[in-house]
Amino acid sequence: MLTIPSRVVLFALPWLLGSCAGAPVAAVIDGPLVISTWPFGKHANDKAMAAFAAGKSRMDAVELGIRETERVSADGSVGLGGRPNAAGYPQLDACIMDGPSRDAGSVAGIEGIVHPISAARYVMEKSNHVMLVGEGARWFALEHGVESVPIDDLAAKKSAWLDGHRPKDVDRQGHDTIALLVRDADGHIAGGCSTSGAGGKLPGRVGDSPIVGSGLYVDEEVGAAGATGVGENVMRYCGSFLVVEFMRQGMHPQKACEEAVHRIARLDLRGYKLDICFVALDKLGRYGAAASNMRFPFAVASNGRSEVLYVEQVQPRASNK
Ligand code: SD4
Repeated sequence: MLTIPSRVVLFALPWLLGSCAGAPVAAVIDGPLVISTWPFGKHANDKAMAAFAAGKSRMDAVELGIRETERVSADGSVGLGGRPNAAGYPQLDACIMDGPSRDAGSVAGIEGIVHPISAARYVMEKSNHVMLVGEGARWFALEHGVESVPIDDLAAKKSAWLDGHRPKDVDRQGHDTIALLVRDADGHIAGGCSTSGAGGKLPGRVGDSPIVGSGLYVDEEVGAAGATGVGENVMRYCGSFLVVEFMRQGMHPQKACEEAVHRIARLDLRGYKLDICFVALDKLGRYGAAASNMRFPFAVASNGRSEVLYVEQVQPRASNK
């Protein structure tokens, strides 16, 4: 992993290029840009960039990138290899959103579907709805030929639950999300996310990831944001929407991510102990990331480079007004 000692170094150039006060500002990159959460995002970014290089659309880039993370399920937190719920089986959440059309699709608590992001895209493109959950989401995905595996019936799941083969607490460590945002060569934006959610969650629990505005938000006028971390601490504050709204006020994506953490920390009884992280990009091709109380690695690809970067945790403000 590439590590850079100072966040200032990492973000200074796009900041300076893109935020000269007053005047209209030119895009800071040529060609597509992809940003995503965690080190596994690098492989997803590479797939997304390959899709762009092959002339595919931004929605293809989002879907193909995230499918890679779902396929590998590398750290046990995305896809069917992800941490099971408290009854011992995975229920997956995913969401996809397009900037120009403002179309979105999502699935929540879906079972036995290898690529929830593809199911979410089918919801967006082939239904009149935005969100499908549980059995209905699985049925709809199967109708559209999304790859699947058999699932146990409810009786087997219930007896596993009653037998107590379940962790006492939600596993705060063992869960991650791929949130992946793209800006295509024409400057249009889109994004998606996919997760197995919090390990040990109650069956039926839905996190932030499939909720438009919480785990993901894309606004063609401004930019896009995605979240990872404890979903309950993101979704009670519409976290990704909040980041985008800060960008709308003129903030650089880096600053917008940090301000969202500060805002939530101010309002929440947990203060900064939120275990939440954001990534964001704007229409100019600037990007940023922030995390409440951890060092947060994320991945960026553009202009022939593809790397894992990190930000240190947001420094709590003494007076966080
Ligand atoms: C959730 N936000 O379901 C997801 C999990 C995650 O790092 O991203 N953990 O709460």
